[in-house]
Amino acid sequence: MVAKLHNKTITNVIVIAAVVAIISLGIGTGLFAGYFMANSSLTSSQGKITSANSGPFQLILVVTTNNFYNTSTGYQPAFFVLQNGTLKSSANITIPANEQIDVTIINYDDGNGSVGAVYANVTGTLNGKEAIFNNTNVNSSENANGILLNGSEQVSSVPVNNIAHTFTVQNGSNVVLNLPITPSSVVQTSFILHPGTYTWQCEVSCGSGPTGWEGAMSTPGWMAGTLYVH
Ligand SMILES: [Cu+2]
Repeated sequence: MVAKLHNKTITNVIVIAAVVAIISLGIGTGLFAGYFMANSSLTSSQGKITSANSGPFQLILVVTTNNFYNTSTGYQPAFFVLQNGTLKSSANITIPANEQIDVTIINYDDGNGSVGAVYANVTGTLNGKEAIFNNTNVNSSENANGILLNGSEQVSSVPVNNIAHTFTVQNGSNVVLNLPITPSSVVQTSFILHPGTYTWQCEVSCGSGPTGWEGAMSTPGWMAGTLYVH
């Protein structure tokens, strides 16, 4: 009985050792993977964007409305960059040049605004279109097993009176990318840009003042900014 107990103890020790080894390996692998994930999108000292992941660079933008601007203006809408789970300023956005950028714009703004008709067109994307998800406030319905999502719609333009904001990139006075963003929607598409320093601007007069072009519309990190492509 003693020998048997002893064997059982040894077996338990072996099992515990194996579990510890597996957990250590798991943590090690996790840290290793975490290291690469943390470094999958970073700017080196040369300012060159490097990517350890294969596949297109992911640019995720989020538009929210209730951002406190100042006491006289009150609240204004703003673009943010969602990076590694954190919302960051959109004042300076950096993306790699000459490679596919997959852009996703998550728009929480449920209202439309005034914009020139030309900005109702999708321009500068790889397929000349953008996918709009949840292009009505819900675009989903109940089914027997829960929610039924109706997917996205590929469009090359949207009705000019159904635009909340645009993500419009210019090289000098040339528009190289224009993405109209419908209210309460997610817009997704892909594009490639040559190296350069571009400006980005929302073209919907969603800011403050008599023309709607003050406040957010004229402030970097709100409805305008710089796009570094290199
Ligand atoms: Cu806007």
